[in-house]
Amino acid sequence: MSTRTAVITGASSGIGAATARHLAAAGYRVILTARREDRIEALAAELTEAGHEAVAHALDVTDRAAVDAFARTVDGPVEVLVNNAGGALGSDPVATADPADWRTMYEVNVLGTLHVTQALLPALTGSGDGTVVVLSSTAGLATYEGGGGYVAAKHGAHVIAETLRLELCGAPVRVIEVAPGMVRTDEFAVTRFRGDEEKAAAVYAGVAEPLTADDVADTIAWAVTRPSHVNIDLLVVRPRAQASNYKVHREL
Ligand code: 8X3
Repeated sequence: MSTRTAVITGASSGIGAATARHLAAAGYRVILTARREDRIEALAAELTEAGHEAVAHALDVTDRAAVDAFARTVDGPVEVLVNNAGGALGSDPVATADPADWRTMYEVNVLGTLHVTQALLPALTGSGDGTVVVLSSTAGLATYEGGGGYVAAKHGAHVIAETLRLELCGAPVRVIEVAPGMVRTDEFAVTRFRGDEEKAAAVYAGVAEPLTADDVADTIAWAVTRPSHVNIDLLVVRPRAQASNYKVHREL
């Protein structure tokens, strides 16, 4: 079987890095992209050392010219694109939130996904069997106080997946949305709370087993490796202790 290629954005840490590991193990040549070149170079070296095919390409998905230049470097067809780059900034109510935070979140979660998807769509279609994965969030399906700009941005990512699936119906490209709930990663909550480790830790306080990046990556790899006529439209993945954004079992 010829080599199949998967491009993963935000592959420097968390769900992106874990997804790169899972897809490499599933036999894909993985192209890792993220802003932090040292991290993706290290991961590519680790995967190569383990006998997989992996390359790194530094990329800021909000920079359209850089995304287009990256797409030109991608050799041949692309079977899988995982739009993972994203994140939250702040937890302020709508009344007082900083519009700059909202703009940043829209840029990375929505426009970043748009840029990379547009740039790689010819290579995905050209593969004859392409898959676009959009990492949204349970914040893309429901809202909560203080979720504000993140909830708005993730609803945007959700809508990209829904719309693209309609528009590509008949083309050889699936669109899969994975919407994780509470996932404990090294960076998500710390970034949201601007480096405040205490606030970040409080998100997971008393929750026996929040999801890990590996749990979500496993889910993504499962959805991607279904037979190509099977389109997993939307997977909502939460830890057992979380029944909704509001209902979290904590043992304190
Ligand atoms: C992360 C889930 O609950 O912090 O995408 O919005 S939540």
